[in-house]
Amino acid sequence: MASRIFGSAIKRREDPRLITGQAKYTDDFVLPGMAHMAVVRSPYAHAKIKAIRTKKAAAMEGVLGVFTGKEMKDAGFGPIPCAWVVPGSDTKTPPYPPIAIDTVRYVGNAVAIVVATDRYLARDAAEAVEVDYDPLPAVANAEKATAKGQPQLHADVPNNVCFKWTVKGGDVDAAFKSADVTVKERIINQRLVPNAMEPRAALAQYSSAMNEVTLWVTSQNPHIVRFLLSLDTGIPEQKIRVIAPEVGGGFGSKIPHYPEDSMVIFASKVCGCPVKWTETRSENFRSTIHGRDHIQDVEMAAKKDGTILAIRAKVWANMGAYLSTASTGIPTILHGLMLSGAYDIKNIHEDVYGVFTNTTPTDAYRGAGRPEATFMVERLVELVAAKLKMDPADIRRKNFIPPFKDGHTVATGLSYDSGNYIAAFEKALKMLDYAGLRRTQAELRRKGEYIGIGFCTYSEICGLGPSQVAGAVGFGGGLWESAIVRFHPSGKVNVMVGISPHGQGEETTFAQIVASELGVAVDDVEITHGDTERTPMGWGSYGSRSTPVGSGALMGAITKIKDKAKIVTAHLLEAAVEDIEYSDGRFFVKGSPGKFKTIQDVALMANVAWNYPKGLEPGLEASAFFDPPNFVYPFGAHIAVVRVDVETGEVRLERYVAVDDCGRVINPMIVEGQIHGGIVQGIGQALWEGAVYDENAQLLTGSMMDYAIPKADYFPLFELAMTETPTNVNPLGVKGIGETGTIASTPAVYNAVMDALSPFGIGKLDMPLTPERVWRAIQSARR
Ligand code: MCN
Repeated sequence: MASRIFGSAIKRREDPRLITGQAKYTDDFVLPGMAHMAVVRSPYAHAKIKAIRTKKAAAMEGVLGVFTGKEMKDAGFGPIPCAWVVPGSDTKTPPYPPIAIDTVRYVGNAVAIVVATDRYLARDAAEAVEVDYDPLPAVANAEKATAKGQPQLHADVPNNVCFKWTVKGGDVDAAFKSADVTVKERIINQRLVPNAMEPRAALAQYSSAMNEVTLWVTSQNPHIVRFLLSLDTGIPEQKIRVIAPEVGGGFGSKIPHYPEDSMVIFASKVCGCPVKWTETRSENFRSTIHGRDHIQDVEMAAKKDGTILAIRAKVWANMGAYLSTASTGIPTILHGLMLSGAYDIKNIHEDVYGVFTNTTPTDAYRGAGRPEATFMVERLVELVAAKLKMDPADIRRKNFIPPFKDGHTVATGLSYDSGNYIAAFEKALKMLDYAGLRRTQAELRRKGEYIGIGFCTYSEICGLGPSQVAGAVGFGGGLWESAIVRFHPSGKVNVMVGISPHGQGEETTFAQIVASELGVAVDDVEITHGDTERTPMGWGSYGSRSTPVGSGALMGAITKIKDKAKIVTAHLLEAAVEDIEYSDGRFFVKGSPGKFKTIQDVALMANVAWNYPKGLEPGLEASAFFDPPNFVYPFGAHIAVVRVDVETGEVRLERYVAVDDCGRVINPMIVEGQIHGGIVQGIGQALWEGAVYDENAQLLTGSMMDYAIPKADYFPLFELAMTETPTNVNPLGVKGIGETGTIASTPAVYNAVMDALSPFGIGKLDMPLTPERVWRAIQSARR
C-alpha cells in the first residue's frame, strides 16, 4: 500500500475549500472594531513633495487619521530592509521609506495613508489629501539611466548604478579569437507585471499593552516577513505573529516584505484598533513588484561543426526605484550563474549592472533570473545554428552536457546535481515526430501557410539552499527548512512545516510522503503551514524549494519517528531494538514478519506510556531541520509548434510538447498542473505581456485593459511527459517543478515564431510578439 501513495495522482485536498468559496483569505478576516487603510500614491514618477495638506481629509466622516511618511518615521518605523546584497559588487542600498518623505521616485510610490471606519470612506478621504509636487525629470530605461546627464534617483548612487557584478569562467577572449563563427544580439527581456488572482492585503492587530502584533498578510514566507518586520518596526521578533492564511497565488510577487505591511502595523498602533488594507487591481499594477526587465547585449562564439565555445554578455537589470527584498539576487546569482544552460560551454563572461530607475521596484517573478538566462542562451544557440545552416536539434545534441549522476561543474562555478538532457530531448522529438513535422512545414510553406517549430532545452537552478551558499552570495537569511511530525494517541498525525505554499499543493504531497513512509492513511495526516506561531521556522516557498528542501526536513522528522517506534516496538515485542525492521507500515522482528506493531499501535503506547521502555521520553513527536548540500537542477525539453497568420500577424499555438525531469515525482497530477500553469505564464511573456513606460516614466499598461494576460482558450492541450533522474542532494531524490514551464516556454514559443517567419528573412523581433508587431514585420519584409 505504502509505496503506491508516493507517486500517485491523488486529488488535491486543498481544492474543495478553494472551489466552494470556503477558503479564508486575508481580506476575509473581520476583527471587532477594525478600520480600513487607503494609500495616497504619487501620480508622478519623480518629484519633490512640497506640501501635504491633510486637514480636509482628516475632517471627513469616519476618518480616524491621515498620516505621512514623516509621522511614521517619527514613530520609530524605519526603512524597508533589502535582504540581498551582492557580494563583491559594492551594492548601494539607499533607504526605502515605507511612505515617501520628501521625494517620490515612481508612479505609485506611497505619499500618505488614510485610516477610516469603512474601506470606501478611506478611499474617498485619500482622494481629498492634497499634495503639492515639484516634478523632476524621470527615467525608466535602465541602460539610459546610467548615461551622463540623466535624472539621479538617489544622492549617493552615481549614474544610478546600484551594483556591477561579474561572472567569469574560462578564457572568453581567447575563445572568441579561435572561433569560426560569432553571433551578436540585443535582447530586451521585457518587464512583466505579476497578476496573482488575489491581490495583496494586510491586516494588523497591535496591542499597546503588550507591544505585540498579529499580521495577516498575503505572503509566501511569513517567517521572513516576521524577521524583517522586527528590523523596521521596532517590535521584537517574538512579539510578532505573521499569518499567511489562504494565499491566492504569488508567483514570486508575495515574497517581499512590502511597505504596506509596516503601514498597517503603524496605523493599528496609532489608531488603537485593527487596520486592514486590500490592494485594488490598479494598485497591483503600480505597487506590487514587477519582474524581468533586462537589456542584454549578448554574443556567442562557435566552431564550424557547431561546438559552442563561449558566451559574452553585458546586462542592464532594472531594479526600479528602490531595492525590494530579494531583488539584487535575481539578475546575478539566479541569472548570471545559469548561462551555461544545458550545454557544455567552457568560457563565459557576463557583466551585470543593477540600475535604479523611476519605476516600480522589481523582484522575483516565476523563474526569477532563469527565464532571462534561458532565453538568452536559447536565442544564441538558434542564431549560431542559423548562421551555420545547422538543424537547431542537431546543434543542441552536439552541445549538451553528457548524462551525469554525481555532479557536473559548469564554467560559472556551479555544480549541477544530475542530468540527462539528451534523453529528455529525444523523447520530446519523438512525441512530436520532428522529421514528419518538418516535411509538413515545407509542404505548407509551398501553399503560403507558415508554421514554426521552436525548441527550448533547459537546465535550471532551484531548491534554493544550502544556507552556507546563501551567506556567501549575500542573501541575508538562511535557506534550510524544518518540520515537526506529531502523532496523537489515535494514530492520527499533525505535521507543522516552515514552508508556506500558496497554491502549489504541498498539503497533499507532504501528506503523501508521511503516508508512504509511515503507513498511515493520507487523510489521517494534517499539514499546517503559514503561521509563525503554529509552525517551526522556515525560509519560505519560492525558488521551487518547498519540495526539495522542505521534504528533506520532513524526512528527517519521519526518520526520528521510525527510530523511536523501533524502540517502543522492541519493548512491546520483547525483542532487541537491532532486530526490529520496518516495512509497509509494520514494525516487526527480523525474520518473523507476523510479529509486528503498526505505527498506530506505537503512537497509542507512546502517548499513554503505560507499558513503556524505561527512561524513554513519552510521546511520538519529532522535529528536524534540513539544510541541503546543494541546489537541485531540474531540466527538460519543450517544443512549441505555432502557426502565423501572415495577413493578421496572429500567432496561434498548434501544439506544445514538454518533457520535464524533476527527479522522483510525488504526485504526477500536481506536477502536470504546475507545468501547465508555468507554460502559460511563460507564453504570456512571449506573445502578449509587457509593461510599458513612456518617456516620463508613466506606466501606460496600468490595467487589464492594456496589459494582456493569457486566457485558457488560447491554448491547445499540452502534450506532457517526464523522464526521471533523481538527485542525491535530498533523501527522496526530488527536484522542484514550480517554475520549469515558465522558464522553458518563452524561448520555445519565440523560437517557433522566428522559425515560422524565417522565409520572410525576419530573424528578430522584440517581445511580446503581438499580432501588430508580427504583421508590421511581415509587411516591411514584403516591401
Ligand atoms: N512536486 C511533486 N514532485 C516533485 C516536485 C514537486 O509532486 N518532484 C509537487 C510539490 O510537492 C508541490 C508542487 O509540485 O505540490 C510544486 O512544488 P515545488 O516545485 O517544490 O515548488 P514550491 O512549492 O516551492 O512552489 C514555488 C513555485 C514558484 S517559485 C512559483 S513562482 C510558483 C509555483 O511554484 N508560484 C505559484 N507554482 C505556483 N502555483 C500556484 N498555484 N500559485 C503560485 O503562486
